[in-house]
Amino acid sequence: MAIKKDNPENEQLEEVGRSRRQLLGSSVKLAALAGFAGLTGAGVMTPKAAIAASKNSAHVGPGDLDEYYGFWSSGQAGELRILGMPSMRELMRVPVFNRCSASGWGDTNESRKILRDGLLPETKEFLDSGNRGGVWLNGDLHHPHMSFTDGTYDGRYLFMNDKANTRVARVRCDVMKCDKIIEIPNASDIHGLRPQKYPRTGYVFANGEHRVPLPNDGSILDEPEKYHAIFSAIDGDEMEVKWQVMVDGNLDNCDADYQGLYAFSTCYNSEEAINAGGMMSNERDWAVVFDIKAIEKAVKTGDFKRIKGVPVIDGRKGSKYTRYIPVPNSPHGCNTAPDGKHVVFNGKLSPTVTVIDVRRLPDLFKDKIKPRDTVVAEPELGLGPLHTAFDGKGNAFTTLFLDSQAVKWNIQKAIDAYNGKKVNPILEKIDVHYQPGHNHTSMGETKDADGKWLVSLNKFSKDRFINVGPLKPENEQLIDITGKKMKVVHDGPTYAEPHDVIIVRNDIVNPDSLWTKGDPMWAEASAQAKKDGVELGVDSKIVREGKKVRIYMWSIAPNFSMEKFTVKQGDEVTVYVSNSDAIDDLTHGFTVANYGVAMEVGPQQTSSITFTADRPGVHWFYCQWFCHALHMEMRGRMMVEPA
Ligand code: K7E
Ligand code: CUA
Repeated sequence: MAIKKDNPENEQLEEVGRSRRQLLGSSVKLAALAGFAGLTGAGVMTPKAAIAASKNSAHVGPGDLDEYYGFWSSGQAGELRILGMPSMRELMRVPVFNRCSASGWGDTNESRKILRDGLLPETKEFLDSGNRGGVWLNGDLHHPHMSFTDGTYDGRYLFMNDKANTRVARVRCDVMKCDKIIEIPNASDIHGLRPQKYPRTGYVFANGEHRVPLPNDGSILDEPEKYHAIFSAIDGDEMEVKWQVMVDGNLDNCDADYQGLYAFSTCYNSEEAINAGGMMSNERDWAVVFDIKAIEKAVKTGDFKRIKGVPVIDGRKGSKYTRYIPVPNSPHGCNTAPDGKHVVFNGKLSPTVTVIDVRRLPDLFKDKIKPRDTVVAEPELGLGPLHTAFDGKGNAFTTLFLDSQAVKWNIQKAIDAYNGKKVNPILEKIDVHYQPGHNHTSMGETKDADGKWLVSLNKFSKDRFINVGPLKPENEQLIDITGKKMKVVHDGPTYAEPHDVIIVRNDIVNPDSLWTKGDPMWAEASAQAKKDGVELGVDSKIVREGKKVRIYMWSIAPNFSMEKFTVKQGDEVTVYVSNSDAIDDLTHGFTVANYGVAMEVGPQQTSSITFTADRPGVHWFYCQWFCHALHMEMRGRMMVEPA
């Protein structure tokens, strides 16, 4: 990082930063040598302590490790991305709602089961009747969030929404692979998504953004007054919808409190209109507050209608389960502050953000106060406030889409100003490039917000990079927020279209380097192998059952256990490949030439894929992950006898 010499404060910080960074580097290495992150000797700081002590530098040298994981959404690209922070190096892509040529996600039996099992029966029917091959080919992933315990990340799971096909997915953090996807009934187009923060996740809250008829079977069409928006609470352990709430208006973004009592959603369409003009017409829309305990009670006592197997509670205006807080025109982002008390609704078409105090909500639900009485501040920040992040020190950072700026403001000062004091809550504004949507701070949506880094996810990069044609990358800018002044230290181009990111301390995330034999990801393969008398990874076998053929092989670099196998034209062939290498970073693959068959097989993993052998001839199968000096030689023949 180039340090501006005109700022003596920065120079000093950089000196300290260097030595601290070295210390951090050695503690990470020692921990790795000990093979146990917690086993650090006397005088060696734990990663958490080292991060807390270090000063900010975005420079992470070759071979040095990042202090944070950035979990990035990818919007309409449908995958989850993992970046190292603060280096902004892209480390991994995790296919979720997309298809992936490298890993075979969407084609392997294991991934297709995950993509298919959680769909509604009518969706399966639809996908089987069309040309989409039984699973969705696209998704629109906006909001990745980690599971919480006691108000902070716990490293178990990541949850994320698919706006395009109304789904919620979960990624296991031990292997960084998606293990569950469910379609949300009754709702349409899941947008806002947040896990419960306290006592633990628990629920994953998901907003159905668009209003649709219920049931949406064609019996109601152009009668918008009969459409509904649905808020869902999903059990994150079971990945099952526990209950839903029907609301007035629509549902954009959401968040949960730090007490486990309330959840919040913004509504930009209180008008219940079906075009932009209509949706903008009211001066005020609202944020809706859900009383979780009261709703749970309603589920217990039966105050709901069961629709498609889910208890649906009526939370429309006048209901005891919800309250509607008027907020200026078309609010968007919804962000709970790490102080556990304040929630910020971002104005979007209004230059303001609205701050409520959760401690006033019990009185609101008892009707002792009016909805607007929960508002404790409403600072005017600039044009197009979309999302707000926090530093854990009482300050907030809001993106201004139209102004192309990040604005830093102080929550207490905003409250004081609202109470009539002559103070300006705005501390600083800086330009970002250009048109920011989401932003996020390190650990910023947890009680452990550490105030080190802010990322601004800018929708347009325009002139910031060499031209790559009409479609430009986006620009995620890294901003150092430790000093008195915010400082943009890095431009990070990204492909379509990350909406959101979370920044998680690296000691919280501890993925495995090898798969565990018998992992539930390939439970079906394990069960079939058992029936066929095969020990996966040890035995090679061809099992024929009528027209069904099962090929079991293992791989150890640079060999597959089978040099060839023969099937008949028209056979339904399933190939199971178990990677018997137990070495860090030794992934194999299995591709069958001219059959559209390819999959990743990680160390100790079993993957399987099923296809019809309808092309006679010799087809080489090969390993497509460069695994060995003899990687090119890691191949064999599939021979298909003509019928
Ligand atoms: Cu979180 Cu883009 Cu879906 Cu705002 S949304 S920007
Ligand atoms: Cu195994 Cu390349």
